Amino acid sequence: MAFTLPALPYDPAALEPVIDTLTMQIHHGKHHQAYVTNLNSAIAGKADLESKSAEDLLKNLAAIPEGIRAAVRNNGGGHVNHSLFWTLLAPKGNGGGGGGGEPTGLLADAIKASFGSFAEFKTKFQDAGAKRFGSGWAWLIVKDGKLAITSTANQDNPIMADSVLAPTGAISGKPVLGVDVWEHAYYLKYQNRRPDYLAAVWEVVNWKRAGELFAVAK
Ligand code: MN3
Repeated sequence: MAFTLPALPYDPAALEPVIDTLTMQIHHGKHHQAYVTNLNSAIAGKADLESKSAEDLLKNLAAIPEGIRAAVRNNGGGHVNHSLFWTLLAPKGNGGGGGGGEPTGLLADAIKASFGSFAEFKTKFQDAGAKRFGSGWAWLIVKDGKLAITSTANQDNPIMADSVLAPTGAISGKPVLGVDVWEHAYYLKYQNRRPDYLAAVWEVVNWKRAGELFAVAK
């Protein structure tokens, strides 16, 4: 079955002013749609690949025929990353499941244990995103039962094998939070100021969703 573009779980204007409406419309409707279209076209007619989830394709890229491996990595990664990203954002201050504020419960405890404080975690995460040269993602992951921060290149996802990620300086693990640092994610509003985007995005992070991912990952 072909992959499809998931609907945004909120209106494209709902993350204003942190992420502007036009960015959300183009990012979801054009960029994410293109990853879906290109992934489908890469695996078209290959029943063994078409029957797998996008996550399973990424977890075992070595099993993908070499001729389409880069296309599956880039577009499968783009599809998985963005499908996750939309759910990790939420309109600001919307009560339970709304964006911003701080994590609670076990995730809050684990962040404090791993990074000292929520403030220190945010600084390290923003640093990871700001220092990823070119296009990529900043991630909070669970690695060997513990939280860690990493950044991936292009549309790589931490569920890819360490052997795939290591040459790009990333480490594998289970994603808890991911933030897109491609220019298309912020350029219309923030232009070249990626650090400003990274500092602002906390206002629309869906910590309830991140907490659910943490509960499953650890
Ligand atoms: Mn993107």
